[in-house]
This record gives sequence, structure tokens and C-alpha cells, in this order.
Amino acid sequence: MKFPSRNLDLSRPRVMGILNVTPDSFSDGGRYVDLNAAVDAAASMLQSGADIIDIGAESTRPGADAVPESEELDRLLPVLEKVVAELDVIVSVDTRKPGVMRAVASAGAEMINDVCALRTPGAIDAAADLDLPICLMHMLGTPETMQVAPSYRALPDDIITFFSERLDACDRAGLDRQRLLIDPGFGFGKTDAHNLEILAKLDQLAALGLPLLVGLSRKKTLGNLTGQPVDKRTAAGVAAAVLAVERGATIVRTHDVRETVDALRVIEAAALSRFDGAQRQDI
Ligand code: 7PM
Repeated sequence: MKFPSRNLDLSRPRVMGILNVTPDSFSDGGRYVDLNAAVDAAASMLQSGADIIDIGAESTRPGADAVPESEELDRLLPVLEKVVAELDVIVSVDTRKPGVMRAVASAGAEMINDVCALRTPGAIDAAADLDLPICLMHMLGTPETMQVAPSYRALPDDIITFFSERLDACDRAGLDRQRLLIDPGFGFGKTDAHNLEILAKLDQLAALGLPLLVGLSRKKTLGNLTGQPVDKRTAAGVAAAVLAVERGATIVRTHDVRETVDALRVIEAAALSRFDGAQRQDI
């Protein structure tokens, strides 16, 4: 996939490290994000083998307050600018707002990760204007309502229908399909059973032919399955990432970069994944 600074070969699995710059993540003890601590965390993820760093400043936690655009940019821009200046890595920004998309692209972001799949008014036109890869994530409803009795007719069919509608909308807006990635949005309007069914049938989403990104890292479903608190879900997350890659995911979004990179290296080397399917048949 073509990014402004480089081409990223998605015929092998890649890791996207998560960098939250909400005041509760890299707190300076007050309302602000500690810039050096945030950039150090990005450097450490790069050192651990991350290909992309995904910076997010807006909590999408169910029921979380909306963050005004000016505040989102105040949190994002200092960290984005310093990471772009100091680290040789692709930076993605997790945002739903068209104004934020334009501003971060000017500041050197190379990818937009939108949990609303460009449904926010103005977002699809902003994305079309920027020549960057865009990740469209599926969410049922809005962050405020998504976990209130989520229900589907069929999975993953409903998500496939959602993406075909979003891809049509992108076509109409003149957004080149070659720039798009899709993500089923684990935990976004899904029960544990929904998340597990989507994971089990992920190959059907991969069959749409667009690069597939997944994020299960530290999520509640993993906590419910293991009984582990959020800081002890690494093993569960790595298992989920391995399954997802085996079923066609090409980018894994995670907090636990080192462990995920190690696991994906083993998959690659052992030729278990579809990436080496051709070679295996040759033997
Ligand atoms: C609270 C609740 C804090 C949920 C953070 C989260 C995804 C994403 C997020 C994902 C893509 C988290 C989520 N999750 N973007 N942004 N895919 N593309 O656990 O699964 O990181 S926010």
C-alpha cells in the first residue's frame, strides 16, 4: 500500500502500535499530555517492530464526552509533529473529524483511521482531498449508543453490507479504493459473542479484497474470556492477533507491540499463514 513516505508491503502482516494522547494516558499531572513521555512511547514501539503508530486523542469509550476539535488538535499536533520529525515511522491519526483530518495531514500524518468510516458530515470529502490511506471501521450506532443491546441480522453479512455501502459512498466522492482499508471494529456495538463470531469468520471480510486491519488489544471480550484485568491481557491479545492474521488480517492494531511482532514473525517463518500458501503448495 502506498503511503507518502514509502510503500508498505502488505503481503506480510504488519503491526500498528497504539499511542493514546488523552490526558489520562501521558498525564503531566494536570490537563496536558507529557510530550516527551508520549514520543518516548512511540520510539519504543518503533524499536519493538511497529510499522505504523496510531495516535488518538479522542476517547471512543462508550458514553465518553465528545472532544472539541480545537482540544483534539491541541493534544495531537505537538506529539504528531515531534514523532514525524524524530522517528522514521508511518504515523496514522485516529479521528472522525474532517477538520482534524486536514490539519494532521498537513502536519505529516500519513494515514487516517476513522472509527466512523467517514460517516461524519464533511469527512468523506476531506478524505477524498487527502492522498492518504484511510481505514474505514465498522461501528454499530455511535459511541454513545453502540453497547446498548447491539443486534445483528447475520454476521459477518451485516458488516459486509455496511462496507459495500461505505465503498460506494467513497466511489461517489472520488476516493480511490486503492487507498482504503477495512476493520470490523471489535467492541464497537458488539457483544462478546458478536466479536467471537466475527473473529471466527474473518476470512469472509478478507475476501472483500481490501487490506484488513483488526484491533482486539486489551479489549473487554478478552477480559471476559480470561478473567484478566486490562493490563494482563497481552497473551489473550496475541492469540487473537494470530488467529486474525491466519484468517486474512494484514495489520494488527495493538498496545503490546513487541509480543505481537514476535508472534507474527513466528507465523511468517513457519509458513502457517496464507502469505506463504503458494510456497507451501510448491513443496
Ligand atoms: C476506550 C474504548 C478506549 C475503546 C479505547 C478504545 C479500534 C480503533 C479503537 C479498532 C481501529 C481501543 C479503543 N479501537 N481503530 N480505535 N480499530 N481501526 O481499544 O479496533 O483502542 S479505540
